Amino acid sequence: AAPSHNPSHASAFDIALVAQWIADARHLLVLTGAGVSAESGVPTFRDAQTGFWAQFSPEDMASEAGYLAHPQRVWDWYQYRRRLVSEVAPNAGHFALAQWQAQHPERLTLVTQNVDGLHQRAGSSTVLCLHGNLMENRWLLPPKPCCDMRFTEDDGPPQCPGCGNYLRPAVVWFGENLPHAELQQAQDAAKGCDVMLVVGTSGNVYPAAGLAHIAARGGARVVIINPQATGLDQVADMRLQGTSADLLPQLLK
Ligand code: BV8
Repeated sequence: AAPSHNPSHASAFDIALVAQWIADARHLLVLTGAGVSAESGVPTFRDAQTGFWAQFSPEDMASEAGYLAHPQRVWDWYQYRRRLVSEVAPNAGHFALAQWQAQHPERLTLVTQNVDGLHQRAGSSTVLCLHGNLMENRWLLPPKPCCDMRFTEDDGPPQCPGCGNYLRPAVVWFGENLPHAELQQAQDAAKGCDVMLVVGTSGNVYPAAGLAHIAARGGARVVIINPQATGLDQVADMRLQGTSADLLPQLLK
């Protein structure tokens, strides 16, 4: 079940102020993290302290070393996440972003750390996905002619019988570089935006979190939307304590 809906503690005054900043913004940058999918029922990396997360750290599970050390466990974790994501729906926060983007296509750059595809399913047309896509696979090593794709995924980590090459989720693991074009576009948007919303992320993973520092250095107003404290609080001009599905529809009129 979706986590309980944290009541927003942000004051009506602060919400109105940020809504005005957004209405006046020439260019709005939005960075989202797992928290924007929480109200769709997708566990975040931090909150899901049950099951997988009680035993293993994200860094152990979302890394090539982790996959090679425990291929079945890591593959099962991604298969579990894929099944879960295919059964949930985008929430009001995703839709508020998609609708605002449709009305002001040239004024919004939407960057996500999420791999669940919910922004796209809510109708967001251009999403800069910094950490890849959960629903796709790619070869761990450059594929050779023997590596063909005829695999039934639920039998465990697909491995080429010819050379032992593994298929792996097409996500960016810890220690791996982000897609260059998406990161470059996101950093350029951070330099040029006048307002940046940082929504639903603990703000500890770089270089994604670095976008807030770049935006602040460029003179943008940085607003954090989160029920809890984050690793980027000191960079923010404003913190709105509340949830994505509650606050984004109020801010993105
Ligand atoms: C890189 C895809 C260059 C996979 C993810 C030491 C050694 C090695 C590397 C490093 C090191 N120190 C730093 C690094 C770099 C490392 C890093 O930053 N590590 C951290 C842990 C310190 N970064 C990397 O490795 C990146 N690559 O740097 O390449 C390089 C090359 C070689 C060697 C070194 C460097 C790659 C990082 C990408 C990893 N992939 N995801 C998958 O999904 O399986 S990361 C994943 O976790 C997310 O994508 C996100 O980026 C990150 C954190 O998750 P969040 O989205 O923030 O979610 P989280 O659960 O943490 O928090 C949820 C938040 O939501 C909370 O704040 C909560 O309060 C809030 N919330 C809850 N409910 C709601 C809500 N908010 C709003 N509404 C609600 N309802």
